[in-house]
Amino acid sequence: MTSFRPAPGWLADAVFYQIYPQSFADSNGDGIGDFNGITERLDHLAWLGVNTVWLNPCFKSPFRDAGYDVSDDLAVAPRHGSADDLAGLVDEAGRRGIRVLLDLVAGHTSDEHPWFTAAADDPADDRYIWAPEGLPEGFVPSPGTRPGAYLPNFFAFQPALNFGYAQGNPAEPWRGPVDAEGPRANRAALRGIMDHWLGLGLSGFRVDMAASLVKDDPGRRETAAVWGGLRRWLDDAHPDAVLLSEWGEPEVSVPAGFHADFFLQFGGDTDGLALRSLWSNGTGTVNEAWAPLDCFFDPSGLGSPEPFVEAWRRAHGALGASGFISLPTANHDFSRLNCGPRTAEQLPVAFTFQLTWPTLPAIYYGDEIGMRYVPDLPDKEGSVLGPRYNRAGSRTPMQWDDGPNAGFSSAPADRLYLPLDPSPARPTVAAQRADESSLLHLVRRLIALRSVAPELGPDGSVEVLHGGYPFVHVRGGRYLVVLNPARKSRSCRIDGVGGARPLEAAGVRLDGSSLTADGFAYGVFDLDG
Ligand code: TEU
Ligand code: CA
Repeated sequence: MTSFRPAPGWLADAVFYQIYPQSFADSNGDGIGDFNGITERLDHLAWLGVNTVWLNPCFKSPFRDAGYDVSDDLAVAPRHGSADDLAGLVDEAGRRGIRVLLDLVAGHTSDEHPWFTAAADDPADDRYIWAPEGLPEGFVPSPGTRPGAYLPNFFAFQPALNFGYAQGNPAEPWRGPVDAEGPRANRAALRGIMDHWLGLGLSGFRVDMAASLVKDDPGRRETAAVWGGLRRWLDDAHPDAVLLSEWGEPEVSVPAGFHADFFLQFGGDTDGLALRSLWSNGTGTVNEAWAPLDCFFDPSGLGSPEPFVEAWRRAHGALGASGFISLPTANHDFSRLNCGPRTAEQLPVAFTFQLTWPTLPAIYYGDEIGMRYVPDLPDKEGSVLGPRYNRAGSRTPMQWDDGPNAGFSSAPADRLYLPLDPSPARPTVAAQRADESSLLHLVRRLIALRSVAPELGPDGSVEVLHGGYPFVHVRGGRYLVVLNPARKSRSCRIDGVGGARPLEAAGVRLDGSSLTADGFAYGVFDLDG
């Protein structure tokens, strides 16, 4: 296997912050978040200490899947502003030491993309996957003069771009090889799209459904080959840029060519169990196929850190220095941390874990103040994926202050992209900025701690001293981390921690070799005093 250029140095220090552009800040009062709104709020991000922003898709789109249905990959959506506004955002972010990543929707387009409307009238076109006749299972009837049907990648209106099939099947004559003209054109198009945005100062991409490119691809070997080729191109053309995959299996995606991958609510041989076993308490976004589980960050204390730690160990061991694993608090497809019966008092311990475990942390906008997942919202731009799977609850407007519309927008409340969390007690940035005991301040201090204690970053060693509740580990032989996500107090014996100096702690007592953690207690201690 050809090796790749090492990841740019800045990535190891990245603290990601995911912005759902519709819902972060609205500068012009139309109720929809926009680039200028984000620019106006960059000081919040700089103050918080995050240094790498990922924007969900902000390209021209009919928005039937909230922008994951792209109709022009080189044009920004008018709802978010102009190309100049995006350039201004990138420039102002850069002045504050913040990089900006876009979302690359690599595997499909909107059915309104000109590539697709052309293909729907041209039987010779092979940019998409087209069955020449009939309606094979999973296909969608042709909307154009061309007979037959096309293969969608997600929703029916998101036709899969053709990157070929890894293997033929005489019963499925539409299967083409990975080196056919269409797949080559699509690979070239991806390079062109990346080149365009990177040339404008963007720092890389989160790649949507990165595992989806080549069809019927056991072990994703041919899909990996596509990404390997793109990474080699990127290494030469844009060596400071990064690719983060929405794949959910770092030991496969990083060797394929990604600089980092996320633990996700799906992916890998346990279908996302690693992430869900930490956070998912069975409320919020729930896929019917997921077996109920007791998550580790549940007050019952019935969960276990093991599924996560196991999956992390396997991935971390496989990656070595070749790339990184990112641990998100949530994302635009998955419940926020503050969901269902989970209460605000349970969030500090979760953030202490996220910001001290050897990964690249990714904070989903609003989680830093403990915004709640809002249940039972009507479908919005494709948010509903299943009877219990509504993504809108994680996409509500950022709660800046207690003014009208929480400072998100000056539009009438019924014109907002999504309604605000209706709770009168909803947390706000302004209130938490004024209160040093708030979650927001804790998150800020924990991020700051990572820059003075590089041992807490993704590369430092980790040694688990006590599994379960309390969960106790040491980073870099020096920083002791104590976590008790359970409601009840928990104790254990650990030699030689009596003199450890608290850097950030609440509810943890160290006495000789006895360690006691109150319910929801957390602490980071310096063992060197
Ligand atoms: O998501 C792909 C995806 O597989 C998830 O939506 C998954 O099905 C869900 O989280 C259940 O676990 C990506 C984007 O993140 C999502 O917003 C898009 O809708 C989708 O691709 C299509 O582009
Ligand atoms: Ca707006």
